[in-house]
Amino acid sequence: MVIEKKPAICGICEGGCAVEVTLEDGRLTGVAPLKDAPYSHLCVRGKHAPEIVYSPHRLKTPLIRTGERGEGKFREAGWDEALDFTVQKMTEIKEKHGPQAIVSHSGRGAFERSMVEFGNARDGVASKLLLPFGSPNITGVSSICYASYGALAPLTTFGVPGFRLMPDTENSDLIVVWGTNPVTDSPPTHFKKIIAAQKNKAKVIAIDHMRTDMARRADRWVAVRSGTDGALALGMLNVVINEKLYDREFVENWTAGFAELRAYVQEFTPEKVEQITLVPAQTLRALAREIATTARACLHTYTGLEYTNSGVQNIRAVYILWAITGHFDTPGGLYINNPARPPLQKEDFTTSFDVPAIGAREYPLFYELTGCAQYMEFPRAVLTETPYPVKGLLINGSSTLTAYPQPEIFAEAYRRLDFMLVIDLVMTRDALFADVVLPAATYYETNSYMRYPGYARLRRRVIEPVRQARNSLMILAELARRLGYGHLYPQSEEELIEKAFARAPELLERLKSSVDGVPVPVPEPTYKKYELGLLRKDRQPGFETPSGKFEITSNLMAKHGYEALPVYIEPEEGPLRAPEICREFPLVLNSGARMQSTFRSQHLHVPGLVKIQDKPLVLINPGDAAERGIKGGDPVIVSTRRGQVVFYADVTDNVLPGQVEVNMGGGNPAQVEAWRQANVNYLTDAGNRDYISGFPVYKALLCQVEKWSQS
Ligand SMILES: Nc1nc2c(c(=O)[nH]1)N[C@H]1C(S)=C(S)[C@@H](COP(=O)(O)OP(=O)(O)OC[C@H]3O[C@@H](n4cnc5c(=O)[nH]c(N)nc54)[C@H](O)[C@@H]3O)O[C@H]1N2
Ligand SMILES: Nc1nc2c(c(=O)[nH]1)N[C@H]1C(S)=C(S)[C@@H](COP(=O)(O)OP(=O)(O)OC[C@H]3O[C@@H](n4cnc5c(=O)[nH]c(N)nc54)[C@H](O)[C@@H]3O)O[C@H]1N2
Ligand code: SF4
Ligand SMILES: [Mo]
Repeated sequence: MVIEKKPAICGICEGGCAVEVTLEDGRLTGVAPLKDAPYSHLCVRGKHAPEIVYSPHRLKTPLIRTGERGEGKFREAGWDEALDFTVQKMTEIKEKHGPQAIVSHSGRGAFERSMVEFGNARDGVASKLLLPFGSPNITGVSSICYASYGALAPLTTFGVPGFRLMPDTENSDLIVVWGTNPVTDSPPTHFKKIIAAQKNKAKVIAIDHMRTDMARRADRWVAVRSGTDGALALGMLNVVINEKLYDREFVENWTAGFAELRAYVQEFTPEKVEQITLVPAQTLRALAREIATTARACLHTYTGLEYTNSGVQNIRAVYILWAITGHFDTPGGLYINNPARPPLQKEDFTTSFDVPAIGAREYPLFYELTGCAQYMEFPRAVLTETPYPVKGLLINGSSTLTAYPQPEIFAEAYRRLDFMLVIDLVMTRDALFADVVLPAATYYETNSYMRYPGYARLRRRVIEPVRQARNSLMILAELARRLGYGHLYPQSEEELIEKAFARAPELLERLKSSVDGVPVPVPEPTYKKYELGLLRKDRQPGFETPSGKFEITSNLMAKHGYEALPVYIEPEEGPLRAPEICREFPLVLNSGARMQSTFRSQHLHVPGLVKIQDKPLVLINPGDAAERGIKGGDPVIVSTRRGQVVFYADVTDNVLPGQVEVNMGGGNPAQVEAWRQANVNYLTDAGNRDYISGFPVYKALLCQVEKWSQS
């Protein structure tokens, strides 16, 4: 047997960790962290790579449907036949109903660097394949993830997208982790920095509805009722403004709408906010004073605040708190990174369409700022032909029927389609509805590259593609070629790498001769860029907003008919607004806090990973469990007004009394039984949304938990 060990880039998620792989006769058998290399890390999923890569559940060949949609009957097909058939069906739909009748959806399996930079458009989150085809309907998980935090809230307030916001953790004295758990990041770069800063005397505060790993390690856990962070932020703004603890110079010179905010926050007294959020008034006051009086305070936040009725506005309130307390683009604060130069001409084709995308009318700000269709509107578009008929769907790297609320509504739409394509590693429930299913390769089977802050590296294929799998980007490139615009994609992995570094040929030469990658220079940080004219296109001081100011009252919000102030809305299905629902469903339901052993719906068919947590859990407080006669490990029924699903009780004071946290990811056919049966999104609500982003309220609903007896 030939045993070989070599450096590689982990091929399990887009995190790009530096690893050392072991190959036995060319077969991947082991993965270890690559010692002393930048971005060296190995999470538990990465460790189980051989099992993931060689899983018997990997799709073996292209498939063409023979049974009813959803039934799962397919025949094996060759690549040519499957691709020809796809192009033929797409062309037929275009001729009959127009190009807009096809929609594409990309998910968390489509975020590898080369896919983001060459396969996707719209800030890398949606496949560009349909744009030259003539359809505006490209979208993806930005319909339910990131866009509120990363586009809508920041762009309407200070004109910079979320991916440029960098908590300057290393230089911070107070690190507030609010609605994110950096422990589950891929890789956990922020987490490592936070722990290092904490050792260096920085204080860490976690604001979370759950005592997460991060909250446990923090100096303080501020437990909040989920969905109410907007009220918490406004309560802190009340303290900061009334006690005159804000940064006067910044407020006077650089903000718009401060007087309106001052008036609005008066109703959010700490005592009233305690009733809403469950955060004691004294804790709130102390926290507000601490943020305002600490010279260097940074903020980590992400999806935890997105999924409530006023998610976008709540996040705006948090950003405003950070800015007016003097922590915006400052050392140790919330720093704005300089934009990376795109590797390739982005708009290399026209993108004007006869009709707007689906969801554009319902969520105009979302459409304006993301350029994507809002996929929450997809079922209605198909089922009622509103605003026009939709007949085709292309899914790349996504498991929509486990990800979106009330999956049966989406499944019903899928049954009505004339054509559906799924590109994935395994048979998902979505794929059961598809006409054509194409087997994708993992990143261990492809050549690509990684860009990290200050560092770049080539991804060199570690093993040959398993069975007939192909690089997902090359599948899209081939479809584009057959549709007549192959020149818009690199047509081989070699061409891809040449194109990726076309603006830096000398860097590419160095990358080619290096095993572990090479450093790339990072610009010196420049603080308070708004003073220096570095944030606006016209190079004038100020912000890239209509007023040129940091807009506490947002012109873009007002333009689309929304409140200009960050107005808080109590969760529609919450104990304060829906006491009648609360009688039957008395517990606040939160879902989807990330777990280490799975990535959303992925890997729940991999024995070594399932062993770590073999059952989908509902975390419930000991008092609530005792009241219901529930013990740890008991199967329980979690019910909402939408449905009932069996989970297993984890009785723990890591959640507050009256609140539960339910695991997501279950509901795909390849998964082990307990997970397959437990799709949390049967409990969530497709109609209950943030009115601005269209995001579903995954994290602030009402439920009941009862002991389940199988008899
Ligand atoms: N291992 C692993 N890593 C992942 C993923 C995965 O599934 N597994 N998913 C990936 C994806 S798709 C994404 S978008 C990112 C997300 O990255 P994060 O946003 O960091 O996701 P979580 O780790 O769930 O952290 C969200 C935190 O918000 C808390 N929270 C929930 N509701 C509220 C609330 O109302 N208020 C407050 N203050 N806190 C709340 C949750 O308890 C949780 O601790 O992670 C990515 N990384
Ligand atoms: N209740 C509830 N629901 C949620 C959330 C929540 O917090 N609560 N979180 C939401 C969030 S933040 C998100 S982002 C969505 C995520 O929704 P999805 O992106 O749909 O989630 P995944 O389950 O990760 O699906 C990714 C799919 O890509 C496949 N895949 C992996 N690698 C590749 C590849 O190289 N090529 C191809 N073609 N496929 C590949 C995987 O097998 C998997 O089927 O879910 C959302 N759903
Ligand atoms: S975070 Fe992603 S890239 Fe890093 S080791 Fe884990 S699976 Fe691999
Ligand atoms: Mo996400």
